[in-house]
Amino acid sequence: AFLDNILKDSTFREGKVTVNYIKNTPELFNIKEPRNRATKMVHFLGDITVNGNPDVKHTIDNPKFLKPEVPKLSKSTPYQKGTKDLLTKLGPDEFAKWLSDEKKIHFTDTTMRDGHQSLLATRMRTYDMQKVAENFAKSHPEVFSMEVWGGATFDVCMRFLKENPWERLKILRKAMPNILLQMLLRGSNGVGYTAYPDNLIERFVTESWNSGIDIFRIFDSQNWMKSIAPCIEYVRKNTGGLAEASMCYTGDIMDPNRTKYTLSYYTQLAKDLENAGAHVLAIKDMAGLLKPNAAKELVSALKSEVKIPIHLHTHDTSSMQASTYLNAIEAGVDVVDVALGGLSGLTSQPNFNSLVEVLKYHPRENKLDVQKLNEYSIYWEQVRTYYYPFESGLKSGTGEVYTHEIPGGQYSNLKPQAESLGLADRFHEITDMYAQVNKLFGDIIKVTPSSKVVGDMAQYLVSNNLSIDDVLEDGENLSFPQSVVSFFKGDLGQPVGGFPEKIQKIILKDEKPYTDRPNAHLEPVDFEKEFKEFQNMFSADMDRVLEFTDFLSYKLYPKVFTDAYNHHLKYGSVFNIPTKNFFYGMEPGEEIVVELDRGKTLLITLVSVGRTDDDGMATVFFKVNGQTRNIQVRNED
Ligand code: 3PY
Ligand code: ZN
Repeated sequence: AFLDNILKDSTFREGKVTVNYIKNTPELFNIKEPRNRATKMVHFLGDITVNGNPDVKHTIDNPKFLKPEVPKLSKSTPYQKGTKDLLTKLGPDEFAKWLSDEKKIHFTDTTMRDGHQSLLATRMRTYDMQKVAENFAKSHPEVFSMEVWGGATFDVCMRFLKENPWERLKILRKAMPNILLQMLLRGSNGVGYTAYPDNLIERFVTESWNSGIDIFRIFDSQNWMKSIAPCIEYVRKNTGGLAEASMCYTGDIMDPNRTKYTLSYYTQLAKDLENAGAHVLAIKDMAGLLKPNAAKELVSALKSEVKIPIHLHTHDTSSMQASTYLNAIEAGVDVVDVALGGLSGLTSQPNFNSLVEVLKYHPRENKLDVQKLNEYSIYWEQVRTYYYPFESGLKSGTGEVYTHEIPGGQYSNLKPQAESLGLADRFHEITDMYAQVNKLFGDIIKVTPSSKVVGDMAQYLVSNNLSIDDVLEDGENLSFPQSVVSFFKGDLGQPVGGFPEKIQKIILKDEKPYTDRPNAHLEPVDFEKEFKEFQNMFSADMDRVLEFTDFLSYKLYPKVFTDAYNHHLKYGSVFNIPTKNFFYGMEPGEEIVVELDRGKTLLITLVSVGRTDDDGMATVFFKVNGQTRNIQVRNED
């Protein structure tokens, strides 16, 4: 490393070396030794082995881990041209026309975003995606897009997985250069839970495009045009990507008693989105409420009202959504969202593999290699075994979803949340209360972050044994969850039809609500100044240079970013640690290979874990590339 530094040094390279060169060039001794990084890595492994991963709340004895088999493909297999190549060739407007004219049905694979977000609390690591991304893109160039980023993944990547979300995106982009990559953007809330300054969202869109995103699925948790339209504009102005504007679907357009979210509400919204410049229209059925007959009505109506292509998203919580897709396909929908078998169904998307098979010999068939798709499904089935602590425990579909209307991702999270509040036995009371709270709030659209508001209120009421009547009669004396107060103030924008005044007053007490855009109340970011401050603040010696995208991560999630940064300083990058060891540490005698850098690998063996001494320290004995390395770990027990 010392020699490397000399070779890289400009004085040396320019041949200006004098007698005191080494003495006068202290930076030659800045040796970021792999040894140092190896030490950090074994510290991490030692810590997890002794104390467990703090994110893993419960483990089981003898879990059955299946070894993931990456479907085989010769490395020399070339990438065939796909939708990404077509977008580059045509540009977004022409591309959208091409899509509208396509006869066959197209598929978005959500496995690497919504699939695991909805089934495994978003915990899927890049490590497991990276292994199959290249082969998948080579084997299935017919796939319309891969949803790989945004939504909750950004936060979880840093908060729990200690990864850099931008690095994930760049890795996947490189591995899948032929297929469109898609992200989910929560309008003014970006990839967060609150409003951010407009110029921050704008730069976020630009950098997402620069890092590999092609399709921006934009939604607002109240279908509020004022939150969606600026994002459409950012995509149009700053990127060569596609602005896919979403209508979040709730209620039931076939129910004559529900007069708020009607067919004409949706067709008008679709026209507004088209007029705002959307290249594609998404129907975002986040709770899986779009019934088969409603899908037929809705898609047919939209097809005659708007010219842009239509992309349908649903969750299979009821277990009926494959039939919704079949009807939508008959009615002319252009793209549907599916997840590979092993991560499909229940609160995730319908099963990709089965749908392809079912559509064989259909006039809109899209020919994909089902045999190969099945191999990838098996891969995810195997990978999934390592994530068992994050399984929601749901075992079957539920018809109750039509009553409580809880989004897929939230539903699978609610159960573990209820458990942690000691309300495991009262889960159905919470889901019942969720429906009642929705009514109380004026039947709002429930999707991140508004779904969290309703969920927080429902949990608050159940855990305090309060009813809706208690809120109406004694609300002045109750102090409601912060998210609820913030929602009624206007921080998440304005709901369809406005806020119900009586309950707004009860919740806000003396606080005044506002009706303009929440972003209008936020100072724009001074990028030049703040980026410099950021660089000074996070200037400790990392083994990588902090970039502008890191600054964006920090602006969106200051605390989460800071924690992830400190974790990195302490343990180095944990990116390449195998998933089993990342979550559960190592077993005595276990030997693993971890890549430090391209081509530099460590062979790590856990020899044994010593007894914890009187000071609470345990010695963990490792061998790293054959050399003994003993470390001290505080036993937190
Ligand atoms: C998200 O915002 O993360 C969602 O998936 C909403 O459905
Ligand atoms: Zn979804």
